[in-house]
Amino acid sequence: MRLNGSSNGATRSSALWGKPSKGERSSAIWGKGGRAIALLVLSAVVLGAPMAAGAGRSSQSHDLRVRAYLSPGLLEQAQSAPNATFDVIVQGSPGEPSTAVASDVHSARSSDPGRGVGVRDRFRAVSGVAAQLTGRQILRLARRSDITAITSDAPVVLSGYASTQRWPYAARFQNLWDEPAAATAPTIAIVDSGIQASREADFGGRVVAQVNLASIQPNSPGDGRGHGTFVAALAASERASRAGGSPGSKLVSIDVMDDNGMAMTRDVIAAADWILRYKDLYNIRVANFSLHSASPASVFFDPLDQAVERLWFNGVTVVAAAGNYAVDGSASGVTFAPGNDPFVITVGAADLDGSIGTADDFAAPWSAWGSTLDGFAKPEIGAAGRHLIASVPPNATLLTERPDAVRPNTTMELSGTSFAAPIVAAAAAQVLARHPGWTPDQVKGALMVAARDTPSATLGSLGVGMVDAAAAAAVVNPPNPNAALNAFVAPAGDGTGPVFDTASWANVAQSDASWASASWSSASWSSASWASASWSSASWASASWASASWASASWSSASWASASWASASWADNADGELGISGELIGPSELIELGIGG
Ligand SMILES: [Ca+2]
Ligand SMILES: [Ca+2]
Repeated sequence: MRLNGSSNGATRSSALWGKPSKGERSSAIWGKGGRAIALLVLSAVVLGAPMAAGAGRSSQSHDLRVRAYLSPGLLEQAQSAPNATFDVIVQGSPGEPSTAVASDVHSARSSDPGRGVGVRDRFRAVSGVAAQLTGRQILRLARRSDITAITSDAPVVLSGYASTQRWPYAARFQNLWDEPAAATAPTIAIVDSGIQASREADFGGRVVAQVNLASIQPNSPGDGRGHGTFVAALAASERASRAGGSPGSKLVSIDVMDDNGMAMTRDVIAAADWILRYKDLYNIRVANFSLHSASPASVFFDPLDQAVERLWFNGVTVVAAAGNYAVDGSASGVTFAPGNDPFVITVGAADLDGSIGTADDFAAPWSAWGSTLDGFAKPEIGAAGRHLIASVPPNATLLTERPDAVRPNTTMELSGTSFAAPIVAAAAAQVLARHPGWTPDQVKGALMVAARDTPSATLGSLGVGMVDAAAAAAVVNPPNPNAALNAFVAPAGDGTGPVFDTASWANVAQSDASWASASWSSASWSSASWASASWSSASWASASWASASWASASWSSASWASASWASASWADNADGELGISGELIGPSELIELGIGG
């Protein structure tokens, strides 16, 4: 991965300048709203300093007392504008603690007071600090023998597979992107509002099939809504500086949603049928459903659950959004298909809280979680779901409906479990790229056992924790989270393959509340960073199951068969979510990750 210098405007205050508290997205130093100056990502000049050293000599000839390497032009700028402020990275000798470099900066500021905030961040991976200094302070520092380089902390454009956003690094896609295996990732089916396949910069020629199953009008060709393109871009965009999780995956667009965000249950079931029929032709191994039905459902009766189970048993890993209907972080239950299905992977939306690490991550307050009506704990896993930026078509109705969320170059900044789901779908594709023979159960096991702990999140709100694509891809022998369920998967009477025998399961579950523990008996779970014991005891709750799923009279078939899904039932717009111009990766984070080094 290379870093190229460029100016790429950013308008967001960053965690570089202070750790924001939960729910408070402004910088502790800049105050609410921040300054309209931000450091997007680290200047290439810093990381390329040894190679570029020759280029610096000519400028240093203007001032022989300068001992440190300076970015080309920085010496002249500092000399001509000694009172102006510059955003720079100051590096000390290798092995010197960053605190010593910080002391040098403080000393220079004491000797030559001026504007600028001084040290913004001390690095751990390298000896150095990010700082805002005056030209005069820079010249003073440059004469010190223990300062090796002062370089511009300018925004850059990342080339190759990379992102200016934080979420791919939080989910640890960066080391997978460029591996040869990533190019063999399977096709992901996006069951949504369509995909703007002509968006070459995002999708190249990788949208290999587009099918329109929407029975509601108006439904423009491609993606009249914008939701599906956004989801697909998060899963598999190859766009410079905005890569999706699995840019090597091909995409199949199954359009079930009209331009106003409406869909019919029957169309979504038809989408599952289509995938089942054509999965081998297009190598579809992952299907993403960033949507849910509008009627609460039990796996006993819901046809959409049965449809996604059929996919699962036939080798297609199904990923579903949990939904956006929790209130203030309280358990909402996960009561709608397909996210309520115990076999599939249901995804909650996390707030990254301004950092790549998961120690501060918490569930977005609207991210649905809790028990299904059948007693299963959902979601299984979390992924970033707030302030994500991705492409939408220029004619998307979302653009006109959500003007506050519009960003440059026909992109939007959106929040929702809809957008956490494709991150996990991409991680599943990356796992399958390295283990093409794995079943959906194995993929789910790898993703769950490798998830990172979220000690700041309410227990269960993000399942076992945050998705870690690299760790999941490295799992060798995944435990099976569906082991207990699989005892009730049997061949269908019509010879069409396995089905979940809900009646047999219910008989056992009714008499033995510990039936689910078989899923968690594998010793492999003990290698997880999260507490497998607590998930084991919570993964199935007989109490909620007993009270709800047996009232079969309430599962009137009429409640689902003809229901249309209002846009509110699509997890596309976490209400009241204010834009902050994205959750962008910061220079110090890239240094910590060793990117470009
Ligand atoms: Ca559509
Ligand atoms: Ca974080």
